[in-house]
Amino acid sequence: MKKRTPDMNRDWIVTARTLSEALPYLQRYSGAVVVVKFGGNAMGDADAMAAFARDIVLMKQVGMNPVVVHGGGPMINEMLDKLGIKSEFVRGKRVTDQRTVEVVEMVLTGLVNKRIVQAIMDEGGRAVGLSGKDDDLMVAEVDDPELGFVGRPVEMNVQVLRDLYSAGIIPVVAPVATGMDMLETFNVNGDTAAGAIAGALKADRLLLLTDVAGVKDASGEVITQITPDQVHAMIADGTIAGGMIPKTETALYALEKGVRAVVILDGRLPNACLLELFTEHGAGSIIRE
Ligand code: X2W
Repeated sequence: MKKRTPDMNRDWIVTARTLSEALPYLQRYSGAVVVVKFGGNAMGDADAMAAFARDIVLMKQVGMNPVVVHGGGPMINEMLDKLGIKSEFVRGKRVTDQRTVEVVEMVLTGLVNKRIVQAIMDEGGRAVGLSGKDDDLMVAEVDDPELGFVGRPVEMNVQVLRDLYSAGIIPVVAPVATGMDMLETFNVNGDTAAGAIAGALKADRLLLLTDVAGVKDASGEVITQITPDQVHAMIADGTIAGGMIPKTETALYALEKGVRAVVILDGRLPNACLLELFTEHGAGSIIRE
């Protein structure tokens, strides 16, 4: 029941104004395709998962077409630990042998994918989970022989995603790919998969949700807007380092393929996606020409 007392609490006025201020953004993004990479480090607890799902359902409700691509590195680590399988990372990618790729597929397409699907359903959206194998969405080749079954996407068939979002369904994609000979299974880095999917869809936005505030300059300040040329220069001079390298490289790749802008932002912030899309403030670092 709505309260209709004259002592209007200021919070309600702020809520109404916030909605009103979102109008230009709602208009701008109507029908927009937004690929959201939800990394394992951004997933946090059940409340964080529910909050993420709520943002995604709201995006769909207001006429955008969100496509979720997820990671799950920490969950893979946990399962490998339980099974007594050791794994190591080379340049941010997991060295993946036959036993490991089976665990990766099991954890990503089973556990993590279905948790996200369930969270979206719980918030009143419609979600369907799939991996790169479904309808040959993502076909990969060996990325680097040293890494084993780590895939580099070479062929994308994104029609299935268009079919799903056109039907009112939010696709949730696990970054596992099929091989060219249709026999192999490849483990694809979640950021790489999100970039390839966003590029093939020529998405309006690619949001990379992670556990850092964005791209930082030499003094540690987050840079709110940055061009591809500046990113190249910052990788060359070492300002962009470590785990931020694959993220920014994914951003550059996606922009080259026709994505309009890529945003790297902290997925642990409450309502991170809404803050970026529907407020003047924005969040994280936006990379575009
Ligand atoms: C990743 C796939 C999951 C992922 C892995 O095995 O951990 C490679 O490294 P986050 O949570 O986004 O890091 N694949 C090749 O990317 O998860």
